[in-house]
Amino acid sequence: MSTEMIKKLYQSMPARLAEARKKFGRPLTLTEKILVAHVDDFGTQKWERGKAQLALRPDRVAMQDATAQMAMLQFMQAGKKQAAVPSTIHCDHLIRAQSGAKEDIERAINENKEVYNFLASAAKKYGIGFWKPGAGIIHQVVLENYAFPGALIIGTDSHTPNGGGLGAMAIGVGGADAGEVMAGLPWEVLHPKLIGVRLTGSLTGWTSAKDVILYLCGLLTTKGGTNKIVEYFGPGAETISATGKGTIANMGAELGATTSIFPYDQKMAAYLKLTEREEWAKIADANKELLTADPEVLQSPEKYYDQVIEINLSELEPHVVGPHTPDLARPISKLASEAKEKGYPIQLKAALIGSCTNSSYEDISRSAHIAKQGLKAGLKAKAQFLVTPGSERIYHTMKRDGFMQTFEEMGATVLANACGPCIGQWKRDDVKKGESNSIISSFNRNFPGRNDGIAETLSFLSSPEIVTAMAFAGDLTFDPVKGTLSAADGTKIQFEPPRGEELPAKGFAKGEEGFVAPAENGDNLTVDLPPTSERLQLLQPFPKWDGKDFSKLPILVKAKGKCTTDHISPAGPWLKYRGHLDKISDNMFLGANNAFTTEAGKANDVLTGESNLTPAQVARRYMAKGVGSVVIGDENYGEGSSREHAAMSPRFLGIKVVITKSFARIHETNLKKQGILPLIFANPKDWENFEQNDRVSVIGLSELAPGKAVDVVIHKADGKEITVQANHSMTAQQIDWFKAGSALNALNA
Ligand code: MIC
Ligand code: SF4
Repeated sequence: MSTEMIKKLYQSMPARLAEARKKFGRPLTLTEKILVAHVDDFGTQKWERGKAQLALRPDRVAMQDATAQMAMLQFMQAGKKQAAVPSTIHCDHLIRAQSGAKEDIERAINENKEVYNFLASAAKKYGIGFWKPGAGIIHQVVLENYAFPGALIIGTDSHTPNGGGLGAMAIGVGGADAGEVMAGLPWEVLHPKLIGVRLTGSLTGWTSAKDVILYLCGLLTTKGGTNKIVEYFGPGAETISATGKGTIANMGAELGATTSIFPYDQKMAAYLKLTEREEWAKIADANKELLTADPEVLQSPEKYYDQVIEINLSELEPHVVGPHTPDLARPISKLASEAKEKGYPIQLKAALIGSCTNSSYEDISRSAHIAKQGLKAGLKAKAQFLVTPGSERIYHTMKRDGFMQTFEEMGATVLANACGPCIGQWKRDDVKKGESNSIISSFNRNFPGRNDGIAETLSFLSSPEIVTAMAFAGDLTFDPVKGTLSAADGTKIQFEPPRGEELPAKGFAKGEEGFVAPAENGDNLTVDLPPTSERLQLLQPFPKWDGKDFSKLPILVKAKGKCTTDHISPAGPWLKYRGHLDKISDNMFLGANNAFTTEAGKANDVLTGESNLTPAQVARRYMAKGVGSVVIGDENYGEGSSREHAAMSPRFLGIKVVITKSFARIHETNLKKQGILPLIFANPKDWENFEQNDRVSVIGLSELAPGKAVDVVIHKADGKEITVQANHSMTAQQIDWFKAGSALNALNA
C-alpha cells in the first residue's frame, strides 16, 4: 500500500463522513466511518444494520496458499489481465511441522513444488505480490507490511481480522469473493450490527490481551458475533499494544464476528514506526478524528451500538478455553476442579506457543521470562514444547535477543514460520488415534482433530505465557498464578508474573523477507499448471439450475451438534488437494457427526441399503444415478474457516440444498456463491423431523424471492408428508447466482 493511496483515502473521508452524519442524522462509530469511506456508491447505498447489503471497495486482498489456489483458479476464469486491487499470496498453510524449521521448509518446498509454482507464476502474471514459504503466516505478514488504520482489507482466511490490531477493517472471505474483487467488482456483505466493547483499567500480572477475547468467547459463544462487528474503545484500549489488539481482533473470528476493530492510538503509531512505516503513523496522527468514533458515540455508546459490553482489564483473570470449542471458557483458577470433575486427562502431552494469534515480541518476551524462571529452578519442559514464530522478522528477532536459546534450553523445538500444528499439519508420534490426551496451545482454534488429526485429543487454548508455565508443569490442573512446582533441588517455586516488552528496543531483526514482486507487465507470461497434476485441476463451471423444484432427494448427512468447516472439509493431510476439486471432495463430511450413523464421517446409501460408506462415496453413487441430495445441519453450521472447499465439494458431489438451524457468515456466503441453496428452518425444532429414509422436496423454487420463505416437504417412508417452512437470506442478485449455477457463472454470463 503506498503512502499516497493512504493519503488519498484520508483526504476523501471528511466530506464523505459529513454527508453520512447528515444522512443518518447522528454521529458515527468507527466502523461506520470505514464503511462509508469504502462504499461503492454512497448515493444509492442503503444502511440498515442487519438488513442492507453493502457494496464496498476494499483497499487490498490477501490470500494464503491453501485458499489462494481456488481463489486464483476462479479469478483466472474471469479473463482479466491484472488484479484490480493490490493483492498478495502467502505460503504458510502447506508447511508440515515435523522436525524443526529448516528441514520442514525444505520438505515443504519439495512436496508442494507444483502448488508453489502455480501460485508464484499466477501471482507474477496477474500483478500479485508473492510471499515465499517460510516468510511467515499471512496475518502476521499483513500486520507487519500492509495493514493501516482505516483500511478495508479482505483476505481468504477467517483470521484476517488480525489487521484490526492496526485499526484496519480486515475481513475473512471465501476465494470467490477475493476473485471477484481482484476482477474489479465491488465486494458485498450484509451490513453488520455493532457490538461495542468498552475497555477500562489495564492488564496486570498474568492477564494478557488473549484473555480479553477468551473471556468474550465464553460470554458471547461461537455464534454470538455472527453478522456483527466488534468495535473496541475506551481508556483500556489505549493501554493494549498493537499486537495485543491484533490477538483480540484475530480471535474475534471465534465469535463468528464479521470483524473486530480498534481506534487508532499511539500503540499503533509505535508499531508502525518500528515496522518502517513512520510516514503512515504521521498521516494517521494528523487524521486521528477519522480513525476513531465520534466523541458523542464514546460518551453514550448504548445509543449507537446494538449491544455494549464493559470489561475492566484490571479485574480480568487469565482464562483457559476448551476442549473442542473456543467458547468453553473459565478463569484458570477454576480449571483444576473442572478437569477432575469432567475426567479430562490430567497429564499435558504437549504445549504449543506462537501461531498467527500469539507470536508477537510481547508474547515471546513474556513467555521467555517464564521460561527463564523455570530454567533457573533447574526445570525443563515436562510436556513436548513447540514454538511457532509468526514471521521471519519475529524469528530473527527472537534469535537475536536470546529467546530462542531460552526456549531451546527448556527443551523446545522451534518450528517453521507457518501454520503447521495449528492446521492438522503436526506429525505427532507420541499418541495414537483413539487415545484421549490433553494438549494446550496459544492458538485460536481447538476443534476435534484440529492440531494432530486425532479427534480424541483435548485441546485447550490460553495465552502463551500461561502455556509456557504449563509446559513446565506438564499438568492440566496446575495454576501458574497461585500454584507451586518442585524445583530441581526439591524446594517449591512459584512463578513471578510474566514481564516482557511490547516492542524490541533494538528494532526488528530481519532475515530473508521472502517477498517476490510481480512482473510489470505479465501479458506474455504463462501460468504453471501441468495438465496431469495430482494437486491442481482447472475448474469446470457448475451446471445451471434446471428450473425445476428439488424433488424427493435423499438425505446424505444430517449433522448433529457442531459441524464446522473442519468437520465438512478437514485439513491436515487433505490440504495437499486444495487445488484439486475432484480429489479433495473425497474428504467431504469426514469429520461430521451424522445423526444416522454411530461413527463420525460415515453415511448410508439409502438407494441400496448399504452402510458404513463415506459421505463422498454415497454422494458419488447417487450422482452416477443422476440423483442429487440434501444435507441437514444443526446450529451455526459451517463455523470456523473460510475454506470454500466446504461449499465446493458438496456442490461438486450433487448436494442441492443445505437446511440448518443457523449458518456461520462466511460459509453461508460460500454456499450461495457456489450455487447451493442455503435454507434456515423457520422452526428449529423441525430438525428432528428428518429421518434417514425420508425424501425431501423443496418446492416453489421458480418463485424464489428475497425475504420469501420456501416450503420443504418431508416424504416419510410410509407415504406420509410433512411440510415445514424454511427461510433464506438471499438477495435478488444471490438468487441469480443460484439460477446461473454459481456466482462465477452469473458473472461470465
Ligand atoms: C483456519 O485457521 O481454520 C485456517 C486453516 O486458517 C482457515 C483457512 C483454510 O482452511 O485454509 C481459515 O481460518 O479460514
Ligand atoms: Fe494458520 Fe492457524 Fe492462523 Fe489459521 S489460525 S492462519 S491455520 S496459524
